[in-house]
Amino acid sequence: MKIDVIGDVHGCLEELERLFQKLGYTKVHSNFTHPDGRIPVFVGDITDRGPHSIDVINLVYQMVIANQNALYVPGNHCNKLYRYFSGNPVQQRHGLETTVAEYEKLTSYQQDTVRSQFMHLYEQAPLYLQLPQANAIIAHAGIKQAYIGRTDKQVKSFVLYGDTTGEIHPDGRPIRRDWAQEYYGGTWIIYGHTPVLQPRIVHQTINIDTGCVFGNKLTAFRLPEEKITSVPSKQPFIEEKFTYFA
Ligand SMILES: [Mn+2]
Repeated sequence: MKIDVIGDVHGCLEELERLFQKLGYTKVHSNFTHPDGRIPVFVGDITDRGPHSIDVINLVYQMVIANQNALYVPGNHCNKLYRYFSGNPVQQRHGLETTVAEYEKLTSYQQDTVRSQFMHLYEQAPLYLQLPQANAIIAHAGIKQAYIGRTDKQVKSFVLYGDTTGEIHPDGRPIRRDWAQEYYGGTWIIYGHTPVLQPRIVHQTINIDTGCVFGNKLTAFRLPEEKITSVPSKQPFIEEKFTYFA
């Protein structure tokens, strides 16, 4: 099984299409396919903040659900959008407001379509993916070794929001622990969630959220080749959104 895991897209449709092209995919109608039958895997956070969240939902739905030639795991932004579409009270902040603004411009027929597409996509998705044929685990914010195989509440929070302590920095960002430093498994753990300027490899883990929506780049990690492929972002660069690891 050959996979191309794609980092946080956050509504950056043009960059996603360029990345597929660079990876050797061909677009046929609303579907990208690879001549070698490679499987794209979306690491979550497909919407919010970027310019084309609704179109990205439609594309991911077509690939994962309609054509069944791609895989998807949810991120924290997906979880929040799902709660919004379910009619739960959620704050329209941290990027959800841009997706809602796009959604509100649609006709009610289009709204019904995109809402049911996204809810279906989210409901069928596993919390994280274990792909032994690719020697990979894909989880939005990563997963610590002891949690692999579990899907309880504690694990769900970790996989969606990361290794947080519950404490925050003075500027409001959560204080994070670094689970990857304590991972000694031989299976790749591929994740996103925390924007970094360059893909960050620690042991057999890789963070491929290279902050496309904050103006850096959109990145894919290919297995079994262990190859990184990126395309530059078209969004304005916002340096303070990036985390620097010692
Ligand atoms: Mn995230």
